[in-house]
Amino acid sequence: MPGTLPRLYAHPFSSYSQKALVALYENDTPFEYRSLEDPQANQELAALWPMRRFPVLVDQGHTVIEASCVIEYLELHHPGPVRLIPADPKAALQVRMLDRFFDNYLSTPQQKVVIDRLRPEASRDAHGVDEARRMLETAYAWLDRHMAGREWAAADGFSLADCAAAPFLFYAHWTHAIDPAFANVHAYRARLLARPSFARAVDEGRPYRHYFPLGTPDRD
Ligand SMILES: N[C@@H](CCC(=O)N[C@@H](CS)C(=O)NCC(=O)O)C(=O)O
Repeated sequence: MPGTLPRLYAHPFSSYSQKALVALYENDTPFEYRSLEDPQANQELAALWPMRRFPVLVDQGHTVIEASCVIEYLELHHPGPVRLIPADPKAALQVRMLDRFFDNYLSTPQQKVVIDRLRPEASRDAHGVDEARRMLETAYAWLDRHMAGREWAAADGFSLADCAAAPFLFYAHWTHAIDPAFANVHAYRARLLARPSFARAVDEGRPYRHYFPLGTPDRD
């Protein structure tokens, strides 16, 4: 509908929600925040998307699922001064590839460890959790080499890939501590935490830290 704001179904403590929020905050994009702390927003989400995974963006008759696609959609329909996907298709491919890295090899194993802890003890999957922790180690090692001499994940400046990296590295370190030897990863995580868009998302998530089932570390 003309004149209505894009509506984001999200939760302030959720990593994928923060990924989309960073993109919105980078460009000061006006939107309506349907926080999933509100049961009514949860009902609306269930009607929009039976998987009930979030974030979900609703805008001008479109329902957009998947945080990466939400950011792609915002770039197309609500562009701002910060381009999160480079106009050059070859540079854009690099950004998208790194975005996949952060989703698949950082967030997926990080979620596995956390979700396993929420299960009843008898139903936990120790082998799967070991595999997830090994994947996180491999991802940290690869990222440490990748980030050598870089400021942001891809060459052209802050991008979609960094929107993903920010919350995923944030929670990955809480879940499976990043070895201090991976200095490039630590420095990158600190740069992301200092970025105002992500610092804002972290602050908005602060009241919900008790939701984290592995215990909240006294930092960040
Ligand atoms: N592939 C989805 C993943 C989204 C996702 O896993 N979101 C979590 C919150 S961080 C969620 O919806 N959790 C609720 C659930 O699993 O039911 C994306 O890229 O947006």
